[in-house]
Amino acid sequence: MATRISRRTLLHGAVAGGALGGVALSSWRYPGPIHNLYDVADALNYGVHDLLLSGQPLAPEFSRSDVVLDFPTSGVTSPRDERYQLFRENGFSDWRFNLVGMVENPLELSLAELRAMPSRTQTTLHTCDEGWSAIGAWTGVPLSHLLSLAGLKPGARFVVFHCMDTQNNKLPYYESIDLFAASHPQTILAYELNGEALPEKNGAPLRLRVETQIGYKHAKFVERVEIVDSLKTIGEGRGGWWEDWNGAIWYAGL
Ligand SMILES: Nc1nc2c(c(=O)[nH]1)N[C@H]1C(S)=C(S)[C@@H](COP(=O)(O)O)O[C@H]1N2
Ligand SMILES: [Mo]
Repeated sequence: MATRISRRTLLHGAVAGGALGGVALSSWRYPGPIHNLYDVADALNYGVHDLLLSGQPLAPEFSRSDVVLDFPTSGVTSPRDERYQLFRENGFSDWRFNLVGMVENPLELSLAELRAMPSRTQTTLHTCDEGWSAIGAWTGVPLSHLLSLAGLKPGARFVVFHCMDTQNNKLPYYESIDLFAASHPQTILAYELNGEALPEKNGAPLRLRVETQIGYKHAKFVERVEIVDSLKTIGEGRGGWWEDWNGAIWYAGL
């Protein structure tokens, strides 16, 4: 005997099916690799967030009076690398920021040139997966501005941040985000914290703020940004120092 299916059930089914299809499609863009169930869950999570965030909502912004004056730190706070120390001694006047990889016009910019570009200030909550959070006011150049100056080549998919601090496993810190997160209006390369030059402990002279994602994505001491079509050739291929060496998941959306 045929079961009667109401129009309503059919409609619900279609909506749920459509959403699942969307998640599957978005998850398919996940850079992988997928080795175990944990990775599958990460990919699905990414898909769900990608769909939900497609309107690019902003992370909450707080009032300037909410900032913590001595912003806490995680990871490296004073790079021991000789190159870094030389740059710092000269107030970063010899330091240059480079945007390279799959771009039409690679950029090489001094700190003064970055400071002269359009800027954004945002008072946001930083959340570290090690169990603390703090509010700070960050000022910097929107990453989208730099990307549009450089012009992306067809096939560009990820933005990799190469840092100047060597970690305890002798590798410099690196992290990556996709172009979706990179073009978010609150994704900036910050050179100021609470209205002052970015302190060394928080990543001087330049650090990433990607307000839709958790702490370890916010690369400090950034020197070079590389646009790639795949994360396979970066480090061990999982997209970041935490992902490659500490089992962190690549998609770190809040
Ligand atoms: N280059 C570099 N970037 C880094 C780290 C680091 O050790 N080196 N630590 C990460 C972690 S885990 C967090 S929570 C934030 C902390 O930034 P803060 O020290 O300014 O609080 O930086 C991230 N970016
Ligand atoms: Mo962190």
